[in-house]
Amino acid sequence: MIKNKKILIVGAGGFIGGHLVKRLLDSGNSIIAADIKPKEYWFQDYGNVENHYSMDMKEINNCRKVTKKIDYVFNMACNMGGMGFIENNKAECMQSVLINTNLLIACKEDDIKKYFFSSSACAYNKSKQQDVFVDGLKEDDAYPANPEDGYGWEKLFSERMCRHFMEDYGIEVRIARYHNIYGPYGTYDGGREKAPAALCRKVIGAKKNNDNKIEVWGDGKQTRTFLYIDDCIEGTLRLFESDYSEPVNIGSDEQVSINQMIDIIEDISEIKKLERIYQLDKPKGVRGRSSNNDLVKKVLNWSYKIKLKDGLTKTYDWINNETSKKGTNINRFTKS
Ligand code: GDC
Repeated sequence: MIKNKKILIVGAGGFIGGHLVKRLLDSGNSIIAADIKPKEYWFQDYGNVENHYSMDMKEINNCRKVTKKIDYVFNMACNMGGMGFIENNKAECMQSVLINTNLLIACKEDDIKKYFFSSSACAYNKSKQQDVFVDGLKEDDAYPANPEDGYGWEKLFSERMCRHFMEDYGIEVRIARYHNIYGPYGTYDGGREKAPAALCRKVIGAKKNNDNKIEVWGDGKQTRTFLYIDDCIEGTLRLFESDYSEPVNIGSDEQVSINQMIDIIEDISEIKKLERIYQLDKPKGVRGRSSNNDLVKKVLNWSYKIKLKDGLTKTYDWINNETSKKGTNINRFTKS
């Protein structure tokens, strides 16, 4: 376990970044945290951390301000969201290339030894994701390149940038391809939410309003694998400490359709079956996507632990609690 290190976490105000700050803080490290979001929009905000609020890491001079005398850097920052966001904001998503590029340059200047890049399953070739219940994507399936337009191209390009900084300048890099991470302290409303949180929110809303139906994007038959945040953080840290520098899937292999996930959420909420209004004109993304975990098991000798139903229960309870608070500002969760 990483201990007594000085660690820069960029994107620390976001969902995965916030959980990573907590975990590395709890295990005895000194954390420098930066995010473009102003203080009031950080999902988690810890007092005993050097926090840099409203810091745009697309600017190289901001990167240079925080890479001095740092042992390790985790780049968890990008402008992203679920399908509703990435399908309609491709130019914005692609600009995250500036974060990774400028951060790598600053790391090279400051002789940083090890760098983590948070990539995505959206880097995979779309032609391999055209059917429901497809085989899990293996790391080699990213090439020939045909990723998700906008967001996926940025991730694939930035992965490659990391590889070449390692080859040419000797910065050790570690790259995770995350498969739809979910859990507490994530976005559940406002346009950037992904399916697990969005569907928990919708079922909670139906229950509270005594409604008997929910809206579902697509026909509900599309499939995914979803990974609970605690497993994501564990896999990330194990990958970081490994000696494997190529991209690795960090995901679960518990493949479900969106309809099956709604069944699970309905069970958790103990609501009677809701009528599903399928909205075929909403963003749907690929037809079927799941993670093949052969490589992660081989190189890390590790596998995720938390079953979808257990992770969704914790997520549901958290969203239920947040939405019950009077005056809760969505996307604004501050903890000290
Ligand atoms: O948004 P997402 O979780 O992203 O959507 C999964 C599927 O759930 C889509 O087919 C979507 O149409 C369907 N869906 C049904 N109802 C809803 O209310 C809803 N809200 C949302 N958001 N979806 C609904 C994601 C990217 C991420 C990240 C991961 C990596 O793609 O958006 O940024 O990189 O992939 O795996 P998804 O899984 O397509």
